[in-house]
Amino acid sequence: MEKRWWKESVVYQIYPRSFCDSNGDGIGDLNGITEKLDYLKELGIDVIWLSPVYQSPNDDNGYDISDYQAIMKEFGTMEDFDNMIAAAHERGIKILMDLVVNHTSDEHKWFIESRKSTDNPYRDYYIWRPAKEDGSLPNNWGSCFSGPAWEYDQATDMYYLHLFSKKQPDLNWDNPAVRQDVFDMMNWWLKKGVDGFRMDVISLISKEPGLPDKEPGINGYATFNVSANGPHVHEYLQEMREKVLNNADTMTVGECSGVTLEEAKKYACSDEKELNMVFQFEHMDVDADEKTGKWCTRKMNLCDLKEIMTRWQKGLQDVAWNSLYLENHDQPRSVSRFGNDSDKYRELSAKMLATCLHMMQGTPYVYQGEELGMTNCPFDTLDNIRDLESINAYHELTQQGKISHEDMMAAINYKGRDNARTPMQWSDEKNAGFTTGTPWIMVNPNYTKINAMEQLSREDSVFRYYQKLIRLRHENEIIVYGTYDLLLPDDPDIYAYTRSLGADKLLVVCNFSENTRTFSIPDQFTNGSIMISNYKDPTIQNNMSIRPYEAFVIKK
Ligand code: TEU
Ligand code: CA
Repeated sequence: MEKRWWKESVVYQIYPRSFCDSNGDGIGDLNGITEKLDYLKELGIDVIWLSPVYQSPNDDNGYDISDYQAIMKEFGTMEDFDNMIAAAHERGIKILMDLVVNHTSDEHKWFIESRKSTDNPYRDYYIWRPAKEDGSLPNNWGSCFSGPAWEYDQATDMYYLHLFSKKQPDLNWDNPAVRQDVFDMMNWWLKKGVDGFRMDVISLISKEPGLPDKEPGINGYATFNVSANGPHVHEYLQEMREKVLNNADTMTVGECSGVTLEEAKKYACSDEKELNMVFQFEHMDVDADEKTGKWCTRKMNLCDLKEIMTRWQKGLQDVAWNSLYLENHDQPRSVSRFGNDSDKYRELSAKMLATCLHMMQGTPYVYQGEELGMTNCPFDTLDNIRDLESINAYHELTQQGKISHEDMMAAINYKGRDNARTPMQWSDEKNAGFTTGTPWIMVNPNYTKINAMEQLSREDSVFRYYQKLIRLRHENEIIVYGTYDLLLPDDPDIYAYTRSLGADKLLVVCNFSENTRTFSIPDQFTNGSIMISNYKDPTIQNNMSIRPYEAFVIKK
């Protein structure tokens, strides 16, 4: 397998709005990030993925961009950006920009022009369609954020497509001028010194010709990702590779809603003609409900998770490259979802989840606060929710009688995206040390117990455990490049697997439950040594008793 720096790196995702506020306006900003680079250096990460910092009216917190070459005023200036990137590079930390080019904001100058008339030079930058003959919408596609994916525009008596909010019109990638403008913009950022891109819903850029109706989902519309992996997506990414990505030593990860293993082999193929890796979503759907989709409080079945992760580990081995994640800004906190966030088990289970993920093959991503074992937040009422996805889904599904108020609030508290977006918990000072002002979203009340300052002062903290996992990956090639093999596929509590590279071997054992279980250590590991563990000094023996949420790694 070819060695690459981006295979050996650990990435840290920053959601700037919620990371650190340097000027007391309640909103995180670029200077706040610069202030915390030493913290990230101490954690040991190699790369930062910066969620969008471009100019935006913030309908979807920066994922609706009105100018790709300007910084969002609330986050600072272009000078602040240049300072931040220079300070990161001084510390050997690379920066990935979030590239959101499936759509723009409706306040982007391209769209302002496009909607003016059918013969405007920017008309074909977006996807316009008239109503069907019977006056109904152009097709039955739905928006990811509720309702139809079409918005009527009076000026030209037509509809435009928006797979996300109506303030996020989809670009028409079949238009070569759109592609060229996007590529020019990307080259401009590369010239500024950014090290690569995380590409927002890049699997959706090529729409199926004819935009046919699809199978409707729970709210009556076809889900936003029905048209994923369209006919020209690989062609467009290969063009991007030639015209942009090969101009520097870049790292790229495509957020690929609706990606299958077979498609991922093309996007992230080792021939490096498209992207380096993709974010797949199968393990994020592991606890979804057949009827209500993500909006439920169901717990996953561990065997399902093992099946999914193993299929991706084995499936991409030698032909492509995996990304590894349990959290991002769109997902609830992993310790509340897949672990146990009670006082008794929160730290143990957060470390267990980290062990399970960080010992796999692929590039690991840590989402801000995950390294502290930050938990979901008790929002309780809709007033505390800021995310348009949760708010819209609440109104749509309760009004349609598809789900009760109580069940929907429970689902939002459990799965809503705002769980990841509460301020980073730096200390036990007011507002968790995030801001001296009024935070734009509530602070999780548990910051007095769970915060970075406390964890930095304690050797057995979740932070210190992450630090060790990252260091081990940097020091042991087997963790990066070793082959993965699953043990005990049908065990409901234990996730165990091996990694092998040449004569070296690792055994990873993780208990996802509160049950104490007996596990028989394969012979070749009984004389091995413990590389890392979340309980103090487990004794390796043939029939080992595995305690609640216990995790350890044995090196042969
Ligand atoms: O997300 C798109 C996506 O496919 C999902 O993660 C989706 O947001 C999620 O399932 C809803 O719960 C990307 C960004 O990560 C997200 O923050 C943006 O809102 C969205 O694109 C639009 O740009
Ligand atoms: Ca600020």
